[in-house]
Amino acid sequence: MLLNDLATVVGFDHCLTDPDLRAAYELDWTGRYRGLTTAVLRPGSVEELGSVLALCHEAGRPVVVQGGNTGMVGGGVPLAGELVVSVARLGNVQVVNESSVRAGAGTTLARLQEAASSVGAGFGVDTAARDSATVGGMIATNAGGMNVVRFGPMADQLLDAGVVLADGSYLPSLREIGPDHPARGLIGHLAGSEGILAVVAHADLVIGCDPGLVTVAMVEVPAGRLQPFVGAVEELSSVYAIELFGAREVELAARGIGRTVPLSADWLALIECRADEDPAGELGMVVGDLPAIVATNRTVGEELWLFREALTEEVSKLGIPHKFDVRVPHDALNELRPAVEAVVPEGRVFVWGHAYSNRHGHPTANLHVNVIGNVDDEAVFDVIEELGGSIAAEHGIGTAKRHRAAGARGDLPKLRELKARLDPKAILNPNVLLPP
Ligand code: 2HG
Repeated sequence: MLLNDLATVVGFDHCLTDPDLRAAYELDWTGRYRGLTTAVLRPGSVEELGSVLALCHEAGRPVVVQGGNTGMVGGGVPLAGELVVSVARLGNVQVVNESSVRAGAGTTLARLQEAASSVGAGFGVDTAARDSATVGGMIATNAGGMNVVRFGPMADQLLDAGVVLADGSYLPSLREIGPDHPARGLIGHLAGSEGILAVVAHADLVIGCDPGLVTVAMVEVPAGRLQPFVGAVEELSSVYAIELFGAREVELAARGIGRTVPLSADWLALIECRADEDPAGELGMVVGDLPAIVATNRTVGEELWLFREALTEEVSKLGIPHKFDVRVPHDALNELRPAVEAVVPEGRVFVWGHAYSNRHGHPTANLHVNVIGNVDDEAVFDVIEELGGSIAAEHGIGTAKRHRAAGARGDLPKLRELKARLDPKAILNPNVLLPP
């Protein structure tokens, strides 16, 4: 009965019940999390999304909301038999003006970037998954991406959002609701709320003009010089990206993309600077005597980026990785790899990620620790916490880490309060983020 009503709303072609058609929505990108659902619903408009949720709410039927299915913490797949609501068809993007766009939740990052570039602008969050990752999912996890040092995460790009609440009601603007509305305060907690509070239908996002002159450099950084080096790069007014990885990662990428290893050291830093006046000079001052490849043109710069962007794909070719998306303070950077290796004697450890200062101004790094092989995840989580870090950064808590969410998120009481107010029947992503 419910399924029939849902299919009538979205159209029978967009209510997928055939196991072969559902399969891609039931398995996450990493291949680690496989769920099972009765149906995948693909609403084609905000109204349809509202009607789908209203019916599920009425029936008390839990749903998992899915965008591009690029999540890595089991947050977007139906691990407890939920219905899947895919927002992939809500992919309209409209340039409002030179400083903002309105993007449907299902808009891919690549499509958003294309729209921004049509007015000579760029978008502040970029990831290698740009062809699949969607605006709704990026807001849900508060993705940071490779330019986080410059622009901050998704929360910093979010001007406003239109959402559908659990009961199906549509709020076209979270900025324009009154102080007595149950969704008051939601806008401040939407980014990073992993779809448990409301379903993003569309978002107004900041875009902006990037300066024209670009320098990209890959630099060999000995462990003993890493902290001051990264600190000095962060100080540059032109800095756009500081990506860190090591000899093992660059070898993996080089093999995958068919290139020779360009540089090799404890740490390699891939840095991008942009300015109206050539930033090569100020970057050169910081690089000093460290061995480096400095791109003198766009093609060389893109070549250098290939080594970084290939890592997720290449590591997955070695097996299904255990993924630890963590945040550690700068002074723990050098300890991280050996400390993880010590607790995964049978695992191969790969580390890469973004250096930046967090919102309190503390120098930090969001590192993606990928381990292939036999791993006790809890032991790795313990190591991260002992180093003063957090076990979750830009990928979210999902189901994978919800039992340890209290150690990673200070805002759980607020999220619980909002959840109780906005989704009293707990139908929206009931098995992610909040500890059981
Ligand atoms: C990245 O920054 C992505 O490369 C993916 O967040 C990280 O594959 C990963 O673990």
